[in-house]
Amino acid sequence: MKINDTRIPDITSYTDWEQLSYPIGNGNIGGNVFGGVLKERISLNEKSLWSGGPANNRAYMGGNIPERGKQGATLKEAQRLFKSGKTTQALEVCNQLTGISDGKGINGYGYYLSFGDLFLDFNYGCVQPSVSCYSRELDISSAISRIQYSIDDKKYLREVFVSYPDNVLVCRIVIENGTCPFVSVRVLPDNTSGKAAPNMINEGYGRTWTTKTKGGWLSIDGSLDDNGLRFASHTTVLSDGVCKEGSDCIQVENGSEILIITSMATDYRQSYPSYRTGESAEALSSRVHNTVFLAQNKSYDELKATHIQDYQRIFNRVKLCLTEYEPKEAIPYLRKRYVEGTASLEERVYLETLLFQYGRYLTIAASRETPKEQPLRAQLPTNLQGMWTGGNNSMWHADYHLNVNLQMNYWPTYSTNMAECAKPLIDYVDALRAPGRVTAEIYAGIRSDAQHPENGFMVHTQNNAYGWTCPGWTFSWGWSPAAGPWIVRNCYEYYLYTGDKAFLQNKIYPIMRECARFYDQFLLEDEAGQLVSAPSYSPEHGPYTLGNTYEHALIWQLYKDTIEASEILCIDETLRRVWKENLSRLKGPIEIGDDGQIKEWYEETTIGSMPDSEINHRHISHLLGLFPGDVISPNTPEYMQAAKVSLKHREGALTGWSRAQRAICYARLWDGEKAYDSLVGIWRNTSYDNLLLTHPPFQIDGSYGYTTAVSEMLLQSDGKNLYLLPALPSAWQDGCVSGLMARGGYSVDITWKAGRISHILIHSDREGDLVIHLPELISGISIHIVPGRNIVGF
Ligand code: FUC
Repeated sequence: MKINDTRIPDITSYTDWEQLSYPIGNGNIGGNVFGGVLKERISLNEKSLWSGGPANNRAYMGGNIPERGKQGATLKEAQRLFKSGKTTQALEVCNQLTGISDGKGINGYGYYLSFGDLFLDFNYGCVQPSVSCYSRELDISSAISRIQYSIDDKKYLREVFVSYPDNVLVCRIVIENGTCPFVSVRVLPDNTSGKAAPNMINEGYGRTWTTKTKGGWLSIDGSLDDNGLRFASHTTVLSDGVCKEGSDCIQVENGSEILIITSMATDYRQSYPSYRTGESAEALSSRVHNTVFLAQNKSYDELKATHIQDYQRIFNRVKLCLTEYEPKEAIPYLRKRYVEGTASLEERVYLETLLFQYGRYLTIAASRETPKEQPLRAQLPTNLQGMWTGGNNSMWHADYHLNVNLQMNYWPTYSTNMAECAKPLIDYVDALRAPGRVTAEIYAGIRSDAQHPENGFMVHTQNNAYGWTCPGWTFSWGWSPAAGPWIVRNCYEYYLYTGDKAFLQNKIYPIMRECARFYDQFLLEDEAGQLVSAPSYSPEHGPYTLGNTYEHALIWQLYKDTIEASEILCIDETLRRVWKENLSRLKGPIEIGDDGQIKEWYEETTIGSMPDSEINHRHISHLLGLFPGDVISPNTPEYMQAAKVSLKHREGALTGWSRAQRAICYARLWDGEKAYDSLVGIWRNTSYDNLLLTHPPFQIDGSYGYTTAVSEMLLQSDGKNLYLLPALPSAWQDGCVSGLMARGGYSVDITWKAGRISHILIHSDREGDLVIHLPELISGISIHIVPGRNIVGF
């Protein structure tokens, strides 16, 4: 499967970076390949290159302001005022429930930064070479980008990939029928050419470095001015031509094959409070040098084969076939027709399948765990742009947003069979606990000490790589404690899909338990004696209230999941009793309004009746109980009906992620046509020619949400029930899918014709009972799954 193009992008254009270049990556090293002919630019990323955080010249506190939080006193005062109906005064107090403001390089929030660029400057021996047969592609079946063109009678072929096992970016140029007169290879750890939004603050962008060239090697060692984070990049150039060193480049004359191997790293480590590996500049430099040295001892074919094998081990687990069609034109032409509404059904379905698999590609490329044998290699989850930034001032700092974005990034990971790619997320959430305890103490008065070391952590809407767990700098969007339970759900789902009990016990359950412990102390009793989370704000509109559906559906899920996990592990019986009691006293979480809708606020009567609410707001946070939660499920048909009403009234001008979220919700409501319409809306309104999706600007969550929506349309599960093809649209009447995962650890293959299932294969390596729901049957059939045995249906 390929995304391809026949146009040569402008390597100096940010727009072309965003919309035409192809992203490649191995989880910590990333690149965007332009495919230039006279000059090639591969923009480089290293996922941990973040300004902000601890630094010599600032006392970094993760954004927390103790004078505002006052050990929970401000919160208590706000709650008292809300409870007594003094909302205006309460809101004034709430303005104190904020963290340090965005500001000119001093606050320590930082930016996810571009590492720089790898440039190739070609001289073809004539001033204006005539280029023919140009094409470039990203082959997502093997995670390789290729560029081909001819000049005179010479054919140039370039292949670029980033290997996870070898931790290097590899670029090979081969010239058929001759040699390339001259090419110069440069790495520039600076990126002044592509600013995402020129009017934004360009925080912590400055850096200092030295470049050395020796023996065909080009090495760069430097650090960020803002926080002293060290970085290093080493590159070697191998060729059958003549290699020479320039002051900042390696030049190759008359090579018929040129191999460039590069690697990069920082001294970042995801550990509170220093966030550094502790390596000296020399140690970091030699770590990176050794990585490239080991790789250059292998042949190109060996590097490539190892890379493909590693990638395909995950990618090939899921196959989706909805058409036999093979496109004859490059993707942008098909996309144009799709957008205009003139594409044939086959063309559309081809693109839809491609985008489904692209979300999987983008997960494998951007979210891999640190290999045991390379323990210092940085690990972070996917950020707002996955791991690709072409500038130093991306929107929202290309950070970790926890009010849908980071969660959505990991929604397809388990169901489309890539569970190991979620490990960086789980480690990240785990690492938020230590700084999150500081926030819990300052803003909620919930203190961890020697006696109760894991007494509760708090996170809010936005985060960086350095444990920025404080509320945002504006109360409305910035205060969101439910971000914690929301992202914890992503972690528990790892267990639900994989059944890895040891990992649940050692890693996931402690996070869940601490999150639940936080709420044991945080929840407030209202007049009616029910427990509420206050003040509550539904992202990102409406009034502030004593509890709302967004927060309570997530807290409900947290308690339910944590009770379940403690039962599975046979631990914490006493706490479990507290959790059960709290769960039964929690207000809501779901209430149905006068229009038959799921209320977003408990005070809501009819849709649109609440002050400051936007009827077409992009967030649909009151439906989180439908997905990723399960308080709204086929077991609660009246809630399902109400969710339909709510969704019907929330259609408007939408971003990539919010269209995807709607598609997922429609899939959960078994409305295949509506889910499909949302996918079509993504194509029409938020796609670029490189098939990245936009908010705008480019934001990665929509891609992951799209993949999730497709998988939810084909398979849904809750551990006891499997729903096969629950939301199949008429456009996908014939097809087959294999390797989709269901909760409980089942892998599922389905073949269907004219919308009717003709073949099912369910495999499980665990024992369990399962009810399978077929689209034609209402009641389902019972099947006992035998470990290691396949069940073959009709
Ligand atoms: C949330 C959303 C925005 C955007 C931002 C990164 O605040 O409401 O639409 O996606 O995150």
